[in-house]
Amino acid sequence: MSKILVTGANGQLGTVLTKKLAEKYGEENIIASDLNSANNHQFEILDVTDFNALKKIVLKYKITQIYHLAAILSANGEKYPLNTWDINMKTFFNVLEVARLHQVEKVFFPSSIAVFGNNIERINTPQSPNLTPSTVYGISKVAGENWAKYYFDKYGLDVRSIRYPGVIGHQSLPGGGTTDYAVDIFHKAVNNVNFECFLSAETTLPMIYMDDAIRATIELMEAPKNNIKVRTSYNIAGMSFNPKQLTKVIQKTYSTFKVSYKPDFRQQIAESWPMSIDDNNAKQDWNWAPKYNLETMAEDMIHHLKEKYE
Ligand code: AKB
Repeated sequence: MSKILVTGANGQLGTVLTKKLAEKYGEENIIASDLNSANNHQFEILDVTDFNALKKIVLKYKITQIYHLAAILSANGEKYPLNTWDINMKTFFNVLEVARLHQVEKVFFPSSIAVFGNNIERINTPQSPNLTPSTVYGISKVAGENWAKYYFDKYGLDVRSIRYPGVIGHQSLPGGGTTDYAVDIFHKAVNNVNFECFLSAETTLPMIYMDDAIRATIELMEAPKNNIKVRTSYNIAGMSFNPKQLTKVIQKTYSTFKVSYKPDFRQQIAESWPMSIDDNNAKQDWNWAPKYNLETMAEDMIHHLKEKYE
């Protein structure tokens, strides 16, 4: 049986992924970790920049898989560029090295649509264009993807990766990203509070519903090794929309809900990212297919947030 360590387990994705992994593989086989505060699972406080602390936990639990989610996202990364580079790279190197030296079989590395930058086709962005990211976060993800491939080619370490679009979920809040508005807007709508959007009305970005993002992650990690042909990171698509389209869908339930627009520095980041994604490689190699579109995602979000706030 696999023993799985999740880093960044208290984050937006980590919260939901840890729960799903525990349901699937058994609570006793999952170790959640983060910088502080325990969650409901077996938990270790862990700063992944500390190689020895990571090694201690890997040895203590005889870890066989690491889902390395701890990272600083795009918008926060622009506020603290050098710190972001240090943290995002150091943590990943530590994970790769501990995995290589201590018989960890598989590593999951979350990449992002932030790897793309200006000079790409923004509609149906292909798997392998020139990667010239516009953010430190994006640069760290491109570097991470290449290191993942290096460790696979050189040491046979089975590192697998997805380029996540913006992730939308009711279970947890994002922090410090450019796509965060698409979660915040729902919380405001359900609480009858008007919303000020930091992106302009027409800014189209690729997004994915949390359930699809989690399913994609586990499907990729469970796919037969020979099927994994992309050893940097896979494009995956869920849906694409802009704030105006999302507002319209929310207004089907909350007709008086109002959104105003005040683009800030995140607008420029969003404009360097794709509007939609070509995910044919993921479809071919491990049968990726999203289940949620804009309408079904919004319906589910509103349903769950209404329950939460009642
Ligand atoms: C962000 O906005 O920084 C993240 C991402 C797309 O990687 N949600």
